[in-house]
Amino acid sequence: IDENVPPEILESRTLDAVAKYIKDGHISDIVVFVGAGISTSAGIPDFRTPGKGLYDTLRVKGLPRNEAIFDLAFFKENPDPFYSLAKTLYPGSRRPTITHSFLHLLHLKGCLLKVFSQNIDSLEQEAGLPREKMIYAHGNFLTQRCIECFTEYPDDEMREKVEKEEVPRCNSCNAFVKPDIVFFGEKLPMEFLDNMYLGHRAQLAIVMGTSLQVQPFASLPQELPEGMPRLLINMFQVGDLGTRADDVLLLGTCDDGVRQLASSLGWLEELEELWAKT
Ligand code: CNA
Repeated sequence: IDENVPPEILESRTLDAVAKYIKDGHISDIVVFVGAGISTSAGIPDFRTPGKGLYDTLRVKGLPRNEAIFDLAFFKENPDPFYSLAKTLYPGSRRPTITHSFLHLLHLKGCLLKVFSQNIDSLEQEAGLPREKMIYAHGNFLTQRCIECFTEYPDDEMREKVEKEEVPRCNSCNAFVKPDIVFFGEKLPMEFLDNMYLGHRAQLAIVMGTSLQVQPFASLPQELPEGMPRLLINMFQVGDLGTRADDVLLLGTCDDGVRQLASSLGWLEELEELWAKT
């Protein structure tokens, strides 16, 4: 972005100006778009970070290419690779990050419209966010069903199978059971499709920890109305963030970024306390 182009809504293209906008503008509607990068500090690898992401590090036997682990056609042939990884992503084994707690804090402050998450680890809810504040774009691990007859499969049996790295099979027809996370080749949840443009009502967008590579999620930030300030907190610049007059880029880790933002808002102590309770 040309640094000489003046911002239109914010006082300057800085984090402090974003904080001022939130505080002065009595902002009630912030929409947040998140991806795997908000959970890496909880010990869950993302997909695309070079050298560390699952696409570089997956060493699962029987996998033709790494992406196949989340491919429905491949899963139908061979679900073993998926179930040897599932334990790592399964909810309940990781502590939410301070970034998750920041989302919770935005809600407690009455600022949060919705969080659109591509993640399947449910850490947002474990940090305290109510279910109705979440739009899970790619589903989650909270429920599971048979891939042939779609009969639901019990949670306790699922947890046991995942822990043992075994493939769960339908209790009615014996076909493979899959968690309700969206694989390549599957339709997106209605919850997401019906609410995709809800963010247009917001007064501020925050994008965090995502490479914005997976469509249609990836285009949501660029489809937000011109004139809505957008804050990116990510290791790298992504999508079209940075091209608009009221875009602010905070490049670095999400956890550092939310601490800085909370500090500008005067909420840092509260944030740390909230996180300590998770
Ligand atoms: P991605 O493509 O792996 O991108 C992650 C992005 O986050 C990259 O731009 C990284 O640079 C950035 N990043 C990584 N760590 C940090 C950090 N600590 N601070 C700031 N930025 C960081 O992941 P996306 O979410 O964009 O891709 C979408 C896929 C990934 C979705 O379908 C998810 O289901 C899937 N996924 C989810 C999880 C999870 O639920 N935790 C884990 C791995 C993959």
